Amino acid sequence: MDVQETADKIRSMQIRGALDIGLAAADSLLRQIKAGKTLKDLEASGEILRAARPTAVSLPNSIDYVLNAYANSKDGEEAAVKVEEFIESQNQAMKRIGEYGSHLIKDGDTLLTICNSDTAINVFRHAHQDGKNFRVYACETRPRNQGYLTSKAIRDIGIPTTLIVDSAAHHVMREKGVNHVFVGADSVYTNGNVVNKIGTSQVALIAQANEIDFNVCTQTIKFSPQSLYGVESEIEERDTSEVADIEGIDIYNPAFDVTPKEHVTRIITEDGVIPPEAAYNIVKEKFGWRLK
Ligand code: RUB
Repeated sequence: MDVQETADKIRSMQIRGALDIGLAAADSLLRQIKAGKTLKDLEASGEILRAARPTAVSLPNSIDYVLNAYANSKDGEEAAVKVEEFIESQNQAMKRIGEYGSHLIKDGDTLLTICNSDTAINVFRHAHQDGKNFRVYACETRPRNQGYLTSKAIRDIGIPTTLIVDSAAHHVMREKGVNHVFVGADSVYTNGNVVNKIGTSQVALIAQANEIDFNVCTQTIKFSPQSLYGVESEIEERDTSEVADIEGIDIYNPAFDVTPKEHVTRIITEDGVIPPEAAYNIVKEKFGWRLK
């Protein structure tokens, strides 16, 4: 897919989810490298891709990774190998997160999730493959209803799943004995706060009030280097028609929210299961090259 087509698909959410948009951007830049484009061309393409969606830092992180790989390679061939390795490393990261996350799930557990995170679903898949029996409640995730995708994916794995409206989260946690929440992430800040789909922070607040573990499943590519300088992700505001179309009423449609680290029990990454306070170390370790 060329750069403009990739950017359009990210903007229109045909390609969505933080990991997928980052990998799609890396892949379209890889094609440009293979087509013999210059660093200047790649930087211009990077700007088009970067502007496609504002919140998930996996997008700029992946673009910057490719640009850095190109700038520090002797030629396009070497850069292409590095980018291919980067894309492959994300498959490995997914596998490890699945393995680590599975250790947290026990036979008979009742889980809850919100939105549609491939990474959280991958944890459920690993736990299922490890022979654990559990049920997942999937929040509908208004207004785009990504919870439909989640419940279908979980059903197709063979895991019992129940779709609920978002406002049923508290009731379900109390009445159905939910003992773990698993969600994905779009950005993780150095202070341990987590950006994810709108409604996630409410679920986290309710989980904490009910002493239910709140687990964030995320590759380290979603950790935000800019947050070290106090720069937070822009929270995407989407078209109000996604919510309702009623004349004479103001509608506000933020697509993401920030869960404070106090409500996050742990973050499951490919580098291990960490407390949110350790996010600073991940950023220093993984993105030190960007901070110089
Ligand atoms: C998707 C969303 C997902 C994260 C993580 O939002 O918030 O929870 O991106 O997903 P949208 P993944 O549908 O607006 O893109 O684990 O697949 O990277």
